[in-house]
Amino acid sequence: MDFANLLLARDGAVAIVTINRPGVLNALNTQTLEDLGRAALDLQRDDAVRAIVLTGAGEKSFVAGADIKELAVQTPTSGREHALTGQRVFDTIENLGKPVIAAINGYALGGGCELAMACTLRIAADTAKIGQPEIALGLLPGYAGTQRLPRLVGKGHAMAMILSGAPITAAEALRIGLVNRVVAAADVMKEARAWAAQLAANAPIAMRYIINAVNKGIEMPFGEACQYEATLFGLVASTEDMREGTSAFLAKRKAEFKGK
Ligand code: CO8
Repeated sequence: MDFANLLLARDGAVAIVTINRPGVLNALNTQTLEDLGRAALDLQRDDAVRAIVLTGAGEKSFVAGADIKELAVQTPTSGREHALTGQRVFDTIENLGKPVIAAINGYALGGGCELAMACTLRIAADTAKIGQPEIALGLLPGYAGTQRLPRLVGKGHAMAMILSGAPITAAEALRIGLVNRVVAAADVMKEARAWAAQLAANAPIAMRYIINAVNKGIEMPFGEACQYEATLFGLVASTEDMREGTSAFLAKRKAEFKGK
């Protein structure tokens, strides 16, 4: 797998994807979005990969947004297509069926905040700055930020962030539920990898169904979502991993899940 603007590494069942445009703080241009979309599909298909860490190259930035050079020359039709393409790529990441941990090692602004929100979980360096500054450019979030942010942190916090454009600290992001964990900047990758390795040991099919039940169920009426959950629960009962997990518990040994 070769990518112009991504680095890909493997550590056992964990894949580490690094957005690699440090000269522009890892801004997302068309090529990078294309790379991300292709990498996401490759990692989804690869059964040996059970969890993914997504981060940005360098010490300063996760992703500082969409590439403003490209935005500056967009037309109404190209802007719409660009937004739709980004939304599709982020949707693929959100629904990959494997946990994707955003390791927010610095700025996560605009499209960077939107990308982090499309990930399953978020761990931030204590130095990170996170926000939706599009309003300062006369824009609005276009990679589903107006939709994912209120779902994650509630409408009030989302409105405050998107309307002001002011970034918030990692501590504030933790307080409002925008990130799951905050650690010292020097430890962010170590902690993200350890977290991913822990998740990678869990039963893959159950993880896939959990991600699906949460992502799809949250958009459904409660009663229908519970029916959906029950169906997935029934399906997971047919797996070898369910038999392995329950019998390992009863035999007081560690379960070995095979994704079958
Ligand atoms: N796009 C392109 N280049 C960027 C971006 C960006 N988003 N962010 C930084 N850069 C470049 C800078 O231009 C600079 O380049 P150069 O060295 O050639 O001058 C280099 O990266 C380093 O940046 P700075 O010198 O500005 O670094 P500072 O440490 O002084 O500042 C900041 C860091 C505060 C992060 C600052 O760079 C900044 O404010 N960046 C822009 C942040 C921003 O506004 N992001 C939102 C962009 S809009 C967006 O994401 C919309 C998403 C939805 C799109 C929907 C499709 C249409």
